[in-house]
Amino acid sequence: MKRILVTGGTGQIGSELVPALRQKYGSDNVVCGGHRRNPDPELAEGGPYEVVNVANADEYVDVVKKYGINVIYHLPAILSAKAEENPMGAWHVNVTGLINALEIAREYKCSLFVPSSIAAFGPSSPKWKTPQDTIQRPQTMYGVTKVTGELLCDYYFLKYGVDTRGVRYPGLISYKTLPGGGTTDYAVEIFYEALKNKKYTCYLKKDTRMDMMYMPDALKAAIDLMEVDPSKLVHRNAFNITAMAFTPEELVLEIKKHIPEFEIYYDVDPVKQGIADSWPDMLDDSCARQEWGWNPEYDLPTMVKDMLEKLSKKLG
Ligand code: AKB
Repeated sequence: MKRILVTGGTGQIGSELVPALRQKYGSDNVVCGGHRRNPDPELAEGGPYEVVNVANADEYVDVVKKYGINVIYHLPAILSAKAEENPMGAWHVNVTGLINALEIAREYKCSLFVPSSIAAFGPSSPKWKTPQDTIQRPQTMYGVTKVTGELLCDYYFLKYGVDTRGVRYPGLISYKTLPGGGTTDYAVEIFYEALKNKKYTCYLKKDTRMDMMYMPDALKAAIDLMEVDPSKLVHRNAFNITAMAFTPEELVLEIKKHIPEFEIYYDVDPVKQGIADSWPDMLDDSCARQEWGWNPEYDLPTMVKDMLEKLSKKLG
């Protein structure tokens, strides 16, 4: 029987992954591990909830022992833009926290899901259809921690046989919990502003193409990869996955189909623009498709329609 811990459980991915896992495996079998953000009642009362600072190994181990955990989804991370403001803080959360997870997974024989990101690539990686295995020389601290994480996960599998698995997420779009401090965050903020104020000022240039995904597909990727028979996996960690790639201008055109009066302005943030320019436009996800049947459901039009419907209900 799976006994699951989701660390970073109150974050953008975790706050939706926890309910999805509870529905699939039973509420009592999925522990939500939160830290910085206060959990909403669904997370804190819909099943076990614990405070876990992943950079504190003792706190992490205690929860794993208390619930007899055998599967960990390790999600906490300081995202790209925030990591540039505090590089050592990002290293501490993103790498020290991960090493704690890997050591615990080794000792307590847990399977471990670890997300990487498009940020693991840099300006010298091929930009379009970025291959699964290619040059990785990121120029952001977030990217450096993500490449380090990918290598550590490979190492713990090869050296100790730890069942590590993971994907490289593009920018994630969701209506439930806001991301915090990423470069792709505009693609979430724009929906709130379109519904509330009918206008948005974007911090990226209008033709900045980036790889993106709607949250239901991101959850499906994490759950499916952890379910697949590992003998099918040639790669284990850091699978490229993608669903759509668009520019702010293209996203605006799609939103305008639903809210014609919506207006966009641009006020470029040079730090975020530099980060975005250093990342791929779109990944090649053929290895994930071949090895574990990855296939996203949402494209730009279906994501925009669903996002506006769900968010307008949420905002009332
Ligand atoms: C960010 O913008 O930092 C993240 C990511 C692409 O990993 N959303």
